Order: sequence, then C-alpha cells, then structure tokens
Amino acid sequence: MDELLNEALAGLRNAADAPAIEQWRVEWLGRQDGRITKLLRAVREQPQDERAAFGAAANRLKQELEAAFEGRQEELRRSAIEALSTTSALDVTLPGRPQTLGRLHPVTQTMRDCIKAFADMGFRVAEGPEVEWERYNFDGVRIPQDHPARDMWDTIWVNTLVDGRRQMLLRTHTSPNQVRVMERSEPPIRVIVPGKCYRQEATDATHEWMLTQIEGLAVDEGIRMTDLKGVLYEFARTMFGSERKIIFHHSYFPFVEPGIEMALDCFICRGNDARCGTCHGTGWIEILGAGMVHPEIIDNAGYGSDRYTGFAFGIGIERVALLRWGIEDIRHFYANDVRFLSQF
Ligand code: FA5
Repeated sequence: MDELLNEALAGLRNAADAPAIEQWRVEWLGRQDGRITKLLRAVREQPQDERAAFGAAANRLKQELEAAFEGRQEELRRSAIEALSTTSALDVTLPGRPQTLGRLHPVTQTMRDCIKAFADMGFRVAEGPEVEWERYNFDGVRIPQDHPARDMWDTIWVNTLVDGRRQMLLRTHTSPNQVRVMERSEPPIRVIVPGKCYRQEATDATHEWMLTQIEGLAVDEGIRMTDLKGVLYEFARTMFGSERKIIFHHSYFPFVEPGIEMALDCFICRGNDARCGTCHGTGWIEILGAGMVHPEIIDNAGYGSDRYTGFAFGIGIERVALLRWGIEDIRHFYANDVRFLSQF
C-alpha cells in the first residue's frame, strides 16, 4: 500500500492541468474501475485474520488520495488564475465595475405624483391614442378646418392619405380624450387622461416638441367654475405646498367657455428680471389651461347642456417638474444626460 500511495502521489504531482487530474481521478478513485475501488473490493478475498487490517489500510489510503486530489485541484486553479494575470490582457486584480441602479425618469415620477393627487380627489385614469384622428384632435373640440385656432397647435401630421387627404396626426394635446371619454360613458364623469403630445415647436427653456399632459374632465349636474378652481388649488397644494403663489388668468380655448390658465410664481427671477428666459419677465410660469366644457360639446355627447355642466383642464407635466425642482431648462429632460437625470 505504501508503494501504491507513492505511485499515486507521483502521478498527481505530474498532472499539470484540469484534464490531467481528471484522468488521474478516474484511474485511482473512479467508482467503477478505479484502482482504490478495486483494492477495497479485494478486502473480501483476504484471509480472515488479515481482512480487518487490510480494509482499514485501504480506507486510509483512499482518504489520503482524496485529500491529495482536492489539494492539487485547488493548487492548479490558483496557478491558472496567477498565470492569467501575468500572461494575458485580463487583470483579475482589477475591481469589478459597479452596476448602477436605474430609476424612474423625473417626468414619470412627476406624472405619477400628479395622477395620485387627482386619484385622491376621486378621478379615475383613462387612456387614448397618441396617433389621433383630426376629427378628435380638432373638429370634436370645436376647431374645424381653416379655423384660426388650429394655428395655436403646430401639428405634426401623419403622411397617410385617407379619402385623398391627411387625417391622422400626432395629437397636439390630450383634449381629444374629452370627446373619446364622453362617447363611451355617461355622467357623472370624473376622469384624467395622461399621455404624450407632439407639436412642431421651436424649443426654448419652457417648450419642447414632445410634451406630457394630463387631461382632466368632470361632467355632472351642477358643476361650476368654483369646483374647477377648488380642484386645481388642491392639486397645486399637493404638488407644490402651500407656500407657492398661484394665479388664474383669463384665456381662450375653443372647447371651453369661459377659459382660464393657471400659473405659478417664477422660481428663477421672482418677477424681477424682464429678460428671464423662464417667465419672460412676467413673474409667472403657466402650467395648465382649463375652463368650463363648452355646452356644444356636452350636447354633441348627447347629454344635454340644459342639465349637465362640466370642467376640463390640460396640465403640462414637464412644467410641473420644472417648478417642483427648480430646473431652469425643459430641454434637460430629454437630452439623455445621466448626470442630470440621476439627480432626481
Ligand atoms: C392645451 O393644450 C389645451 N388642450 C389645454 C386645455 C385643456 C384647455 C382643457 C382647456 C381645457 P396649451 O397649448 O396651453 O393648451 O397647453 C397646456 C399646457 O401644456 C401648458 O400650460 C403647458 O404647461 C404645457 N405645454 C404646452 N406646450 C408645451 C411645450 N411645447 N412644451 C412643454 N409644455 C407645453
């Protein structure tokens, strides 16, 4: 057995790589035909009085070889790594590159917070298509062809012709969903519709060609302007706290009567810089348009404007995000610069 041990250990020392020690393992410790396995089987054939001693010695030998095998295996593994670090381009001592965790885009975060604010006031969420029909985006909200109000929204049209002319566009606002929601539901309605809109827009600090809006619509008996103002006040308080100043201006949109805009005080110049790129010297940053749904739209839905009234609003989510974090230029949002995005 001593001879066997020496022979086996010498063989193991000569095995210089993984295939070689595997071959050694099969030769010596292999379960079927390994030499030690055979030796253990031979215990039975020994004379009665030598059997116990033979068996014990054979087991000891097996254990010694198993331990030697594991040691050699580890030795080879380590020297293979060391060899790599000196002979190849792979430097195994370099620390790993940390995987940075992603997060939600600041506009998405703001969108979700806005949705939550309205959901808490009883609005449910609906959706509508980004590629929209002209008749929903414009005609359905009282902006027929050749009406000058179409110029308020510089439209990106889809080139496909329907009945010989372009009738599809990238929606310029979420307002077509006022009509879509009324088409498929009955009052009382309290709904918000979030989503992307597109305009052929010369970009500046507060204008992008892709923007995100949340449309709001409430239709019921007895809804009044004070309800609209209350909802918008509550929304502004939730998003900006009670310290920020809010102002309502009169405004014009063909689908509401009367129409208003809501603005917040300019966080950049506080109204003190006539050349401020964010508020243009007005001291106010507009975040939404709103008003009482035009009676004609309520009638077109078949509800009857003698009985039902409603309010609608369209909020610019990028503007809300600008205001809540004091960001000076809307174009940062879609420039894909991680140094900017990772701050939120
Ligand atoms: C509208 O889009 C109307 N549909 C809003 C409305 C809805 C009025 C319901 C009445 C009733 P306006 O074009 O003003 O209106 O846009 C609404 C808001 O979207 C603006 O207050 C602003 O916050 C945001 N917005 C508009 N254009 C841009 C732009 N180019 N980039 C970023 N935000 C914009």
